[in-house]
Amino acid sequence: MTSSKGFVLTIAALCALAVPALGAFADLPAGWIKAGTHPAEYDMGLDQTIRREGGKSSATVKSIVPTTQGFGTLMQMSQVGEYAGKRIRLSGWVKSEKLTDWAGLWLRIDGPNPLAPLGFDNMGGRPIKGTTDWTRYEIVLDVPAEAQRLAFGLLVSGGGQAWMDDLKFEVVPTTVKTTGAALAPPAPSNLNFEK
Ligand SMILES: [Ca+2]
Repeated sequence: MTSSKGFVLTIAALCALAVPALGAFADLPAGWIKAGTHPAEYDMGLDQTIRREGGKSSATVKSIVPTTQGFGTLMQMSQVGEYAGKRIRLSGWVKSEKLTDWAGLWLRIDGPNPLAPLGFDNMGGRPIKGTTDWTRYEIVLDVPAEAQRLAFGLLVSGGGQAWMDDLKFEVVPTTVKTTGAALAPPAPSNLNFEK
């Protein structure tokens, strides 16, 4: 029994060693998942070589194919918890290298209907382009009382690589302007197209 268990462990150890040798990031950050329209076309994981001061690693999303028609994202979903009924700010630091399209932090507020999110901003209106040093970005959205989950992460559309680090959620006063659209306005509006 002991020797066969030892054999299995050795094989597992060799497999683990083989991953970095292929140039892949070995580990996804704990609590984070790969997603997007083309997640297989991106390598994602912890990066110990590029990180912000005071930490040991950042998380990265890197295109690994010559061209991609979609995007990959490293994301997380959480309960709404203390943020229900509040205006919140997601801030975080992003660095990019040779983006051929764009990258952005994103935040989505999910309600009872999975097809009808209650709020969304992916920085599509203020995209991160090309090569940039560590820069702090913000997303501010209202979390309605009926919200059930927060989904958020870093997306890379097209080629190139981006890193994120030191994300933070805070409750902010309603004097802070929201950055995204409220996806379900309180009532039909502008039906005569005069504005
Ligand atoms: Ca870090």
